[in-house]
Amino acid sequence: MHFHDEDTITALATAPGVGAISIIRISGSISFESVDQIFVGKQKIVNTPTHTIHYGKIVDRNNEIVDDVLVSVFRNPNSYTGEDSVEISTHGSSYIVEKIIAALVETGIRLAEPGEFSKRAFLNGKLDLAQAEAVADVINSRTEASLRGARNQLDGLLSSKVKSLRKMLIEISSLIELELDFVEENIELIPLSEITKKISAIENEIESLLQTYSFGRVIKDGVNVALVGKTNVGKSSLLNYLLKEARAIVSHIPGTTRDIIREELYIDGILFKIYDTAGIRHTEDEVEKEGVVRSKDAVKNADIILFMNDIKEKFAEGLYGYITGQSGSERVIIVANKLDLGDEISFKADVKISCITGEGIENLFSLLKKKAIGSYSYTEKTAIVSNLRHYNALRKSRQNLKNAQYSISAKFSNEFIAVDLRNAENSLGEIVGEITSDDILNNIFAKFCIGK
Ligand SMILES: Nc1nc2c(ncn2[C@@H]2O[C@H](COP(=O)(O)OP(=O)(O)OP(=O)(O)O)[C@@H](O)[C@H]2O)c(=O)[nH]1
Ligand SMILES: [Mg+2]
Repeated sequence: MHFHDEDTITALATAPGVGAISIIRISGSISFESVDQIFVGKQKIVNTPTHTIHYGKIVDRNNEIVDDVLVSVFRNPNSYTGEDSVEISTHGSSYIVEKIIAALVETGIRLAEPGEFSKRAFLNGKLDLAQAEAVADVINSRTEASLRGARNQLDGLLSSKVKSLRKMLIEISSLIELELDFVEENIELIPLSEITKKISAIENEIESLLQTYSFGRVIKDGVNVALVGKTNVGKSSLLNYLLKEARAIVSHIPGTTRDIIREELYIDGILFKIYDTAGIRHTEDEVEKEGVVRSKDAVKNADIILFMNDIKEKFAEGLYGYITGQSGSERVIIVANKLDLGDEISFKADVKISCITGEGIENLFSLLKKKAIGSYSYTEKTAIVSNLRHYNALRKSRQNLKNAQYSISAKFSNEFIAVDLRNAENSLGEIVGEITSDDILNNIFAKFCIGK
């Protein structure tokens, strides 16, 4: 393989710091020669077959032993990057790692840039762009759901869907372009109504992909949930109940919470970021005033608002108006708290709970889940969009298809339709990296960490 004649690079691939072992990665045409200059084992690494592991010692310039190590050998094209690669497993000391990397650099190779191993894997055709991005997501995943979503993308579900849509588009545009050759003779090879139908089918597929984004984003990044309400309704009590610890101060004195308290909670593998806020009321207290300002910010930034009310009290109509004015009623769950004091209620609540007995909390969980992911059911086979870049590219593509449909209905010449279709194709191509620029690539890989 080796399409790209590049430098040989090295970096620590495991997390920096102390650990049982650390792994140093080396990739590029002189990987084996470079390692042989500092490695003493039974045989030279250049002579070893691919996918073998070798015990030996790393020695420094003065022939002092730095560490005993295991060296794994991967010959191109059967490595992560597609190039000749080596992984050196050392004892997990950052001092040892630093010494070995310095020794490697002295042999004439250089330090890798962030994401450079994955970038090479992409450039050598080992992964497409969406898959390379999924590597980052797999590494960053913290929940079952986010891991499954990232795996789904790494396994190429999104890529193969996008590639097949792109192929269909290319077929349509070649028909249109073919027809351009016959314009003089005024022959219509396929009726435009056929073309319209085919484009609509692709538009629908793109639409369904776009609809997975809110779900994809939730499983990847989690959901922001703000606990909002008047003072003393039990917002902090709910936070504490959910966390099973006395995280926030709770008291019968109104205006207890002033700062925002942020904590994380997993419900069925989905990450909920919970924000306990200051109760919203009119106040002359400077500190509390600032707390109220922050609560209002939290309302703006939340994906879901748990609007808390005391079941014994009047519904906070004015505050509800404010919240829905900011964010609509879609994102709000009306909670009636203190159910243990009696279930008579003067307002309409989505759920009744008690932070003392825990009654109703399960119902609250199902409402939260429903608001977060809707009725979306997750199957291993569905392609999911979880990356903003992909989402935007799909939207661009959809817009270009709309333009094409317009060109057809307005009876524009086929040249116009062809241009719209070409643009739609290119937007899809950007997702998997079939169409790309250095800028896009550098931008994507620069966000990776070193060694990836
Ligand atoms: N009986 C009963 N009391 C509750 C319940 N939840 C909270 N409380 C009480 O209500 C009072 C206020 O609770 P907090 O959790 O501090 O209320 P808050 O909404 O955070 O109040 P601020 O931070 O002042 O805005 C405390 O005395 C709690 O013990 C509940 O479910 N049942
Ligand atoms: Mg509070």
